[in-house]
Amino acid sequence: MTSSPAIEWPPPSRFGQTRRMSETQTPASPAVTLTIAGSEATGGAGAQADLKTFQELGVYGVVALTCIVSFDPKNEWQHRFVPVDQQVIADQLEAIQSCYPLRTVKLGMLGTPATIDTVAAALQSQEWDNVVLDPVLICKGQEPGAALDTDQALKANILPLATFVTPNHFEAESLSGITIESLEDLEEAARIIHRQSGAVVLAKGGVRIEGPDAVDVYFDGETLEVLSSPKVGEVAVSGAGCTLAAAIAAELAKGAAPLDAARTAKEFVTEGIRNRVASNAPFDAVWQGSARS
Ligand code: PXL
Repeated sequence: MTSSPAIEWPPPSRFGQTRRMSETQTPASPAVTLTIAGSEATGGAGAQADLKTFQELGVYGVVALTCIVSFDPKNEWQHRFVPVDQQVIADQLEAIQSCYPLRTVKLGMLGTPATIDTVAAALQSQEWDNVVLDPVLICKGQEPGAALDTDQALKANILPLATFVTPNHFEAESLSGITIESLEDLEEAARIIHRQSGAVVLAKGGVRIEGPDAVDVYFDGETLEVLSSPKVGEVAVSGAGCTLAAAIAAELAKGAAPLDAARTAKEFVTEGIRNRVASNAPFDAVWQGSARS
């Protein structure tokens, strides 16, 4: 009996040598940027928002799906959440990580402690320049209670791997353990989260801090900067957080410094909110394409 030959991976090129990215990439090749995120079927948030953002900002987007969210219009647009099977998540990551020399990953909704373990293992299997964590605990309209076990697992297993983290108001309270009512509170939360994680922090006040401006606090351990733009209405828009973190990841993948990446991302998302896509759900969606025109 003959045994079948071992499969060579990556496959050999036509010229008989193992193909390496450095031989096939041209200087104009876009940086390949991975998002590990959930699908949000209406396209406002999640992997869909990430990929649109990557495309607009000139990086090559790839996605490993962690879950599928379908809002329920018959039940006040509540989230119907289905996690992807753990082996399927691991398989997607294996395919992607074997295919490309990745340096930048954005993490969106992971959704369950089991998924957090699977993703943490994949992250630890290689080195990264940029691990941008949008610590999604709940989505608009969801009950905070459901998120507690995911919150614990995220703090323990993913936050230490992040190089850049973008908590919103709720997530910043949850990660820092303090109540955030003012800009000063948001600054304190950013400092605490940096101390916990070592990551660059962009803590988002969004529409939750009173005043005419949507304020976010950037803190990298040395520089503290308040990024501020006029609020566009008082109602939060679906996908703003995903788009912001994806834009930061895209800019970092292209070589931007963290503060510049945060500034560009804030402008990009503000423009997308200004030109939002109206929907029948209680929240509109960011239009990533609006920065083009
Ligand atoms: O906006 C947060 C978010 C992220 N990812 C997915 C979502 C949501 C909110 O709906 O469904 C998949």
